[in-house]
Amino acid sequence: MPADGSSLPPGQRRVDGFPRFGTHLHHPPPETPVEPAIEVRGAVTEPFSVPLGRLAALQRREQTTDLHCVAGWSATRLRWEGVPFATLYRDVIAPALAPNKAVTHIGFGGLDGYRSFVTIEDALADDVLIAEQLEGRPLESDHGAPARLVSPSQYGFISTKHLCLIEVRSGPPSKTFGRTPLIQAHPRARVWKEERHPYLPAWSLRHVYRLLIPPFTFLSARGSRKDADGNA
Ligand SMILES: Nc1nc2c(c(=O)[nH]1)N[C@H]1C(S)=C(S)[C@@H](COP(=O)(O)O)O[C@H]1N2
Ligand SMILES: [Mo]
Repeated sequence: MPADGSSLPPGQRRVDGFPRFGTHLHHPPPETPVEPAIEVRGAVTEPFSVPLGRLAALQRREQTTDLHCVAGWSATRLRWEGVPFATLYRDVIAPALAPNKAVTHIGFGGLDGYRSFVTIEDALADDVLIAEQLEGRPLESDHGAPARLVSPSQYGFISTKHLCLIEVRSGPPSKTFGRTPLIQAHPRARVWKEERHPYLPAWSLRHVYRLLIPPFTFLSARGSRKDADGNA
């Protein structure tokens, strides 16, 4: 579906601007390392590290898409720039894959300890980007510096910020994101199918999740680096 502002996935409401939001709550974003890199581990012959600078040499893309949080808000028309995950996979990860192991899932880890998991099919979808730029500028710390995943067809919790780890998996994650029965990650999390939860129907959650938006937005803004850095 085009990010032309004409329609939103079921149960979503447009917000003005782009709030900082996440399970990090009031914690400030992690410091960007002096030499940022993404570690690749799992079903590879040997773990290795991809310096972020290397992304500049790969085939890059700009894409304008919406971000839909599972709680029910959508930030629209965000202009990202980076490297398609499929390109990174093809050029950098695939040559290092361990023989005789089928890749089924990819895990994405952030510098703040955050994790998300997707099937390999969803990871290789056309619109999945590793972005270091937003609106023509380097990513701000609030939105995932130095690089983040952007998977616009899936709920925002898939799009791990502060990306520092890619885990190539030959099986599903043992434990999915979310600690309470009410908030659990759907394994596909596709926004147009309203896959908000692994087994509870979406309509039953819309209202409950929406109640979480104000406190999460408030707390996330409190942890924001914008004020401290003066770079808003
Ligand atoms: N590292 C990290 N990535 C994260 C989160 C987080 O708490 N930590 N929250 C996720 C959720 S639930 C959403 S909706 C989006 C929000 O992205 P934003 O803060 O840039 O708006 O980031 C996702 N990625
Ligand atoms: Mo979210």
